[in-house]
Amino acid sequence: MKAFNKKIFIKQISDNVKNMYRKNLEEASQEELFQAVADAVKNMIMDDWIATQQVMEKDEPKTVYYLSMEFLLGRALGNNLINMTAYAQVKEALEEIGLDLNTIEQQEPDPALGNGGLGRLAACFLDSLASLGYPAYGCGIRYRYGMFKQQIVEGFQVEVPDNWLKNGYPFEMKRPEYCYEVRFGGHVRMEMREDGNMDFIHEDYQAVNAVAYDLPIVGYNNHVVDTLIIWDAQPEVEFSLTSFNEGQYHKAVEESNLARTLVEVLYPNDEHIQGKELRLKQQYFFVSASIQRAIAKYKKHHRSLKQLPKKVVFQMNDTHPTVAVAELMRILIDVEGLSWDEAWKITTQCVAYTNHTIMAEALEKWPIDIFERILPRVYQIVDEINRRFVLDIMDRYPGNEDKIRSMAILYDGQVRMANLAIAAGFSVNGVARLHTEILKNESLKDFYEMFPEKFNNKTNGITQRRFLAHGNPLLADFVTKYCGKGWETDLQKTRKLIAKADDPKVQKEFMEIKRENKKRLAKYILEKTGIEVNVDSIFDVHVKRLHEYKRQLMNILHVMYLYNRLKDNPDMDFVPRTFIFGAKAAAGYRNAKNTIKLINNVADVINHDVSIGGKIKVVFIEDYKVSNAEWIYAAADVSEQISTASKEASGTGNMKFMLNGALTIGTMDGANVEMFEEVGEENMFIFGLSAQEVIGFERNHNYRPGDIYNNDPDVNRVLNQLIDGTYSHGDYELFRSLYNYFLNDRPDNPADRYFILADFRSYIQTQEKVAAYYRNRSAWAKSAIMNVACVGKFSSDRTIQEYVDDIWHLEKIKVRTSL
Ligand code: 26V
Repeated sequence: MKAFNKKIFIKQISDNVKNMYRKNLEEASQEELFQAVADAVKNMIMDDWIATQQVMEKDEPKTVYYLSMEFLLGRALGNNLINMTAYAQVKEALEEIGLDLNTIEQQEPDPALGNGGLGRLAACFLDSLASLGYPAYGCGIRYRYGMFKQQIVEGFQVEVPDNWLKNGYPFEMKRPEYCYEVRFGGHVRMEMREDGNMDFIHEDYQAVNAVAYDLPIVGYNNHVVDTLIIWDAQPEVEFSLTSFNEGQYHKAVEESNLARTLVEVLYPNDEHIQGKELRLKQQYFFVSASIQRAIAKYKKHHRSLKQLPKKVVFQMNDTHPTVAVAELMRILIDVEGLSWDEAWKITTQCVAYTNHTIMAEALEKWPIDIFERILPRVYQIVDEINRRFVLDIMDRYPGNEDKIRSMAILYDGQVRMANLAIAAGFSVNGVARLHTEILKNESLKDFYEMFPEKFNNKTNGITQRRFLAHGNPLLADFVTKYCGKGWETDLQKTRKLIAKADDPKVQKEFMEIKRENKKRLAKYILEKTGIEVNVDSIFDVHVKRLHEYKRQLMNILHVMYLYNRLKDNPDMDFVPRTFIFGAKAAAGYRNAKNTIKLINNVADVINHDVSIGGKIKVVFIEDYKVSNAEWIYAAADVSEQISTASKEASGTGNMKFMLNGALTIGTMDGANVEMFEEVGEENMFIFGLSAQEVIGFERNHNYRPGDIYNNDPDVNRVLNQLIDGTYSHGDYELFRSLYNYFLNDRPDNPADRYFILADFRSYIQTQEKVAAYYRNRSAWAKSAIMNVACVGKFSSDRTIQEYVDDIWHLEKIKVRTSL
């Protein structure tokens, strides 16, 4: 960015308002002002963006293509200003013309092109790649409708479409010159060439064009601007009513329908997406376009494809883009004319795979008939990869059918995408140490035995630019005051706080900041829900996607238990607590939606019971998303990270709370294990079964939740309250399915499969410790400060540097601006 010139900036905003809306500043709405400001900011980014792309063009550094179906970006305006280190100046300039940057920021829709953790991780990674100065492209899909907006109506979740492009998105740039054809369906005809080799000719297919939209990813204070490419689909032939014969007409209609539906909507994380044809089409669509783009760029400098692995690496974010393996093979063989062996050698040096879950339901499998029908040529290639891979397995394990059953790519009528990714990828990584160990020793054991050298761990991280500098400016200033500048690019710098954590003055200062942030959230809660909360109560926060393994149900049962205790002993000594929830449930996920309803009904009963004097409040924040998350983390005292041990691959919300000085109550799961290691047992509350214990129960089928229900009166009472009308205006059926979850034992769906009752007693006891600890203001403040001090490891800058060192092997680029 050129040196910020306030006068020019202000002039540009009024010019923008004039040219875009034929209005002057006083007449413009906040939304129009947002567009005008965003455009001016885009203008400030532009020189660096051009300069970065020129350096990449000239020096041709090795580049990572981060292939991801999801990028959960959150708002861009504020974050771009932070990374340009222009936030304060722009805020001040706007104040001069009577505008409030905060209000303007609130106008921006969250581009919610992701479900949760996986998509947000991809967004943090791009921020870190640019901030560390690495050449990178994010590659994704320009969904018309991202994550739905959540409304709570009478306690139930209602999904509302999120038309985020409605007013135009100011930071995107259409790049019509990057347009690639992607083909679906049809047949493959084989033809003998003169040299005796086969040609594979794809016929009768439907084609759509993938058109690139670029979004700038601004690095922190380094002039580097990387690019996120989101692909839009357009029909190849513009549809015209007159100029077709009958056959062409139908093809044109079909192709324009395909183009329209292809990028229409982001699929949710739930079991019902298995086998959805359109999802496979989406995957192939953006993967094919991205690989074509990468190869076209490479070919500007090279004649032979042999050096491709020196210039390009594709990181596959989960199994969703793993069709990339076969698509790269197809292009190398069919388009570039390489032999199978040459193509395989290149492909296997270019693709790497990240696994984000051990949940069996989430591992993608495609019925072979669907896969073959939609991608006939790609399927042939998968088939050949599989044939050769099975030979390798038989070679290594003669006569061992079990190994083939577990590792073959094609099995039981299905294409197993994880197996394809592992067979072809040169790197397979998990996202936290425990997760990677479980992959190696349990779920991907056979692969690990066959390819130990491929497996590695990359513990997740988060960007401190968004989740501290932008989301919590008060704490950011506090950190700068005691640690100096520089934590924005080196989060280890917060360690200096360790020496201050005992200082009563510093503690007081920290607690005042926390209180201010609690006030900001309390105001938001009041506006959105009408519920008044006590900012001196413990803010105990559980925000993340709603899933049974994340155990929001355990949390609300504990609230019900506490309420029972208060009702039984109205005079008991009780530290006031506000339980805050935020979570979206996949639209078709019944138990998840019922849990939302339960939380809201419990909230309704408890919040209206004057007899408990407001000692407990329960709040469900509607439409939890990146933008309100920033405020929620900042205001949290307690962070709930209570997944069933072994199930949460890493978690990243856990790290955001830690960064904002909340104390975690959690299980030894995912990255919690490593947080515990960093922050120490005095500063974190751990409870519950270990991953090994959970895995043991699962293996031996010897967990009996019914016994706990029968023998523990507190458990018995809260579970019965699900079916006695306490929280359902006398309706015994409303929460019966949640009750049944605990007690109905079926072979395919065992009772309490997420071990809530097993952990319930230790959860209660640990929550008692939390309450007692909160009474000791000084101890609490010290622990909170220690969390900020010890969070350094969990910067996504550290994670990205590890990907670079161990997997991608990139060099930093240097960008000098024209000024
Ligand atoms: C997918 C599905 C689909 C079927 C039913 C249930 C279910 C549950 C979870 C998922 C998640 C798919 C992948 C994912 O989002 N994983 C998340 O990735 C984060 C970034 O690595 C990580 O922090 C979270 O622990 C992990 O759940």
